[in-house]
Order: sequence, then structure tokens, then C-alpha cells
Amino acid sequence: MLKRLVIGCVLALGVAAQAGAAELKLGYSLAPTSHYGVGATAMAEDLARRTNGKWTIKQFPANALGGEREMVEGAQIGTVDLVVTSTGPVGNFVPDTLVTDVPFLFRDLKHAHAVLDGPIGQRILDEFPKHGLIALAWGENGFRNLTNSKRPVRTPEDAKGLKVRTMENQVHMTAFRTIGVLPTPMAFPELFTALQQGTVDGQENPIGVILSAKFPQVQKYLTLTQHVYSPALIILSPAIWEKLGAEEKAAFKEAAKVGAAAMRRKAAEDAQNGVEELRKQGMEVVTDLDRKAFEEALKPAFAEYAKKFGQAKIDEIRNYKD
Ligand code: EAX
Repeated sequence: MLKRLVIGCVLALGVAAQAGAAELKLGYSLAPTSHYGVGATAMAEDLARRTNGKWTIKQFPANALGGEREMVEGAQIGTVDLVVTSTGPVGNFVPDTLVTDVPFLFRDLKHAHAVLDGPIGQRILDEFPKHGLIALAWGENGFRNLTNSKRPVRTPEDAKGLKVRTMENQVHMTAFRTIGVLPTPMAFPELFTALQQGTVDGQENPIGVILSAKFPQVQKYLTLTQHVYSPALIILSPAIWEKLGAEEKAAFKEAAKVGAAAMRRKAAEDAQNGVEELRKQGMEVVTDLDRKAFEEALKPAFAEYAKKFGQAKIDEIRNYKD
């Protein structure tokens, strides 16, 4: 009954929206000042400009529309119009994104951008409509780093036995399990409390997220592991996409690209300047990770990924040259 009522309201709103200007609901998991917020604002301004004010965007930051998995579900059924999300839970909807979550796959930002903005990235974006979603552009979350409340981590041995929250992502969980960490998948909105109460010892995220989510309040140790590049996606509900003419579709894609570029700039800026700020906020930072030892310890995981994705697919990304 309630569901029908909600669907009825959504349909009514949709009809009203078609008549004139329309406000889109855009959700994300971080604060408005974060890279997601900066990206969303840049996209909103650009979209309004390109469509002469017809399409405006209202932002719902800080998990106001739920966790990332819930927001993507919302986009599928049309209760959420736009989502800026990490790829974390997206592989559960569009399995082709999962290969991007393999650790130590991208050398640096330049490599990641070249792959995602090139034919490989486009091929993945093209998969979304088959799963009831539209992906407008690749944005950025950034290289992820491990934090914990127990001890400085430099080697896989140091990490062993820690209980670490991971995203709801099988590829990440496999990696952590392989090095002897106890991976605990959990939606982002629950994470701060879980760290505070000691339900988990640690978590991993890009510098911008660690700052924005105020994790120094509940985590003492940061290691610059850079163990995996975390792309973001700007996702649109097919319920909106289907209403757009060809010109408007192009405008949405272009605006998303502008938003993604702003997101990347802010994420890179945070990665550059944020570590110092985290130190100021009391974190002890390990900068000399024994990366070789981690890559060695991850070998069984890499064998699993090769089985899952095919070594050729992984190598295609790893060896990609612009
Ligand atoms: O997208 O869940 C996570 O750790 C994500 O990196 C975070 O929500 C930003």
C-alpha cells in the first residue's frame, strides 16, 4: 500500500517535472566540502547552464539518502536520480566494474585516468544499461590507505589479525583475507560508530575521505599503503535518462564530465595536502610501506583474480598506454 503510494507520488512528480524545470536528487556519502561535493556542485552548475536552467540538482550529502548500495538501488528503481559513488558496492550490480577494484592495478593517477577515460573505461560504462543503470562518467575517490587504532603497519605481518572494515566488495575482501586481515564488509554510514566502539580496528580510504569523515577522532595510525585505486562513478537513474532527448543526453554526459574533472582535482589536492593535516589532527603516519612484501603476500589473491577476470583482462589494464 505504502509502496504503491510512494510509486504514485514519484510518478506524479515525474509528470510535473516534464512540464517545466526539474530538480534532480543527487546523493553521496561524504560532506559537501569533499571531492564528491565539489564534483556535484561543478556538475550542477554546468548542467543548469547547458540546459538553460531546465535541469537543476539538489544535493543530499553525508548519506542522507542511505549508503552507496542503497543509493544505487534507488537509482535503479527511480527513487534517487543521481548518485556519486565509489565502485565499492557497484560490482554487485554491474560485475564488469569489479576488475577496477584489483589492488596494485594502477601505477598512478595518470594511468588510472588514461584507462578509465579510454576504450576500456567506456566499455565498462556501456555495460550499465544492461543492469538498469546509466553511468554518465568516471569520477574519482582516490588511492586508498589503511588506518587502524592498534599499531603502526609497515609490513603484512603488522597487518595480520587486524579487523578491518572493507567495502561491500568481494575483490577487496579477497585481498585482505589473503594477507591475514579479518575483512568486515560494512556500509560506510555505519563505519564511524564501528571504529569508535571498536567493532573493527581499522578501515581504508583515500586521504580526502579520511579527512572528510573525521576518522582521526577514532583512528591513531595511518599507513600510506595506496593499495588500491578507488574510482568513483556518476550514476543516473534510467527513469530520468528515458525522458531525455538526444541533445539533453549529451548535456548530461558533458556536465558529468565537468563534475568528474572537478572531483579529480579536489581528490588530488586532498591527497597532496591532507596527510599533513591528518598529522596535525594527531595521526601517526607510516610512509615507508614494504610494498614488495605486500605484493608478495597478495600472490594467492592475484591468482584468484586471474581466474575470475582472466589474466589478459588484468594485463590489458596494467600495461595500458595512452
Ligand atoms: O565513496 O565506502 C567507502 O569506503 C567509500 O570509499 C566512501 O563511502 C566514499
